[in-house]
Amino acid sequence: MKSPQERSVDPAAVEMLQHAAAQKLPVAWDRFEAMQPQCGFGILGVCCRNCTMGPCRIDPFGQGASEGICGADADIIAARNLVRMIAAGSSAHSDHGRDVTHAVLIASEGGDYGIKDETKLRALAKEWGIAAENKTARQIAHEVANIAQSQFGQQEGELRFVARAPKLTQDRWRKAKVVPRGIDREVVDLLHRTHIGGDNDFRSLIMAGVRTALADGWGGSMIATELSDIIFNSPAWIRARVNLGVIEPKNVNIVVHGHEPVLSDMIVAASHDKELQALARSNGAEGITLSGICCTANEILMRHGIPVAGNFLHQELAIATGAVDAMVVDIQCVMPALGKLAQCFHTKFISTSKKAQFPFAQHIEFDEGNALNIAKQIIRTAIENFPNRDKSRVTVPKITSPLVAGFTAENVFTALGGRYRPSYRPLNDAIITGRLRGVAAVVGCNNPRHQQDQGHLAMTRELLANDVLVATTGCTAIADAKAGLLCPEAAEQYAGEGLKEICRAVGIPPVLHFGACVDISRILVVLSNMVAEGGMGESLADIPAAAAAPEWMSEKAVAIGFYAVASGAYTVLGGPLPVQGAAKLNKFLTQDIAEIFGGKFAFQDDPVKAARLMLDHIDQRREALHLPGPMYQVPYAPRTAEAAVAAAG
Ligand code: SF4
Ligand code: MSK
Repeated sequence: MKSPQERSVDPAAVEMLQHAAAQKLPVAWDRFEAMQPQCGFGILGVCCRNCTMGPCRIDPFGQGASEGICGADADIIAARNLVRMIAAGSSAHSDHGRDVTHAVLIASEGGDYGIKDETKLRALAKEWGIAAENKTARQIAHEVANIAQSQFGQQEGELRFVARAPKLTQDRWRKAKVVPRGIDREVVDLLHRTHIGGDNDFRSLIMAGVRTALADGWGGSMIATELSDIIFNSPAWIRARVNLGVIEPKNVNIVVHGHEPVLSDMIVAASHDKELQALARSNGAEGITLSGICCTANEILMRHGIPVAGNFLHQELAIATGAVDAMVVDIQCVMPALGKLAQCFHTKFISTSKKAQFPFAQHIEFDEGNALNIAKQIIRTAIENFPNRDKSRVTVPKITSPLVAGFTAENVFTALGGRYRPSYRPLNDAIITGRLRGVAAVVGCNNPRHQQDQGHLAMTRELLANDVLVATTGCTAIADAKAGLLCPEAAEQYAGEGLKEICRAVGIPPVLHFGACVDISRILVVLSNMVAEGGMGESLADIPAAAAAPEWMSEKAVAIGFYAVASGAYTVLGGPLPVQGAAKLNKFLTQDIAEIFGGKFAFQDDPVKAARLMLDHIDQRREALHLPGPMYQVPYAPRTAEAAVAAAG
């Protein structure tokens, strides 16, 4: 059994893991160890149970079966399994977008949600060709929401946000016939292909997977981000705190967990209610503390500065503090283990989504049409539970870190140009001159397969030291925040000279928090704006940039990886996709696909080696653009394209 220190690099997690072990409370790390050894066929991607002639499994060593009963070989089986992951991941992000769209429709009719960012609403209306003159914000919101809804069921044509990509990137997609027609359309098409006797060419399956993934990144996720900004407001740079120490033992603690801001934003609003504050005091608490886990945390952090209790592997540790009066969950990344764990304490485990119920949960179903009342009911439930808390069982690590979050495509690099000269020019110039070597997106989950947060932190620090500006979202952003990387001061400690100069001049951290998983769409827009600004080539693939997910685990991460690669990104995953038992498919994803989209996958468990692969790629892109090497000396020397290719084997 691994020690708490081997399980996580986060001192708050280590403290709580020791506490959980002492109390004999099993957590995900214990269940992971109990699961060993895990099925090798599953890990390699060569097990199929798509019909009841099977299950079938292919012997990767060539001694047993080389085909399933229907004749499917390892490449077909692994490709089918993989694209089913894309379908599920894209569905999750996109259904989130659908719910936000529904909330905008309700806001347009005068419900509890308002139109908080009219400027963004009008900009989107203009982009979509909606005549907005002499119309109220609500009227425009109604039309915008109707068009957004139509994107889900559209049968032919192209999703509207595809037009945001650079023309050359769009041309590549059209040539490969992967421009998404409609969001739901692509998911159904993809699942159809994986039925027995459907599409049995691994390349064709992967291309359909790419089209579905693009429907996520440039469709459902982008709709979720854009429309959330319109009704919940666009994030602005904001200071807050992170880690389990934000749980305040003297207060009623409500932890929101999951993904969709339609509920959590309303809980933030309801938590300010004077009557509820008074009710908390009359129940013996000093106040109400709201905090978040996972991407729901990121949503309300970015817009309201609500503190973050932790990332994916913190969800059980938060309950184990004994100080959580209610954990309120919606959907995605919520462990079913929470219900049983909550029963060991007084904690109310409250599920709210029509789509997600859990063992041992109290279900208070959320309804966007009655949002504020339900949010108040949830908070009241938590307050009334406060007197049931056993104070002798409360253990909250006194550990928090400060952070700055709230970066968007609209507010981040325009600031580099100054308040009166908003432009991406200074960012592009910084890369062109070599002050910045490039940019990287480091995103993704926690996974007990890895020491918690270590992959995120080691990779990010290596990139920073080499003058790479890092954009982050999701659980990586929370990992970075816990380690202090989201503070401007972090540049002094971790950044190379060039990056340090920029952070000092503008006052930004060296790692920019762009929000939740769906907000990776913001990074796509940033990169598109960089190409439009000039000097970065003609397509997204030309930019000296790379992407990574060092501790990924979810199907959403697979969808993200595919839309990143198809958008031209060199994408390094910590832990391979389950394709290692399928040699041709593996080669296609790590080599051949680059000829079609400019981007490809690489798999590397060691986060520093992975960062160096990203640096090699960034240097190759600099060379292709005829840019000079880094302006200052960097720890990992730039290589020629030839040397980098040789190093990558
Ligand atoms: Fe086996 Fe083919 Fe059925 Fe899969 S689809 S379980 S490989 S027979
Ligand atoms: S929450 S998908 S564990 S990043 Fe978006 Fe974190 Fe991964 Fe869920």
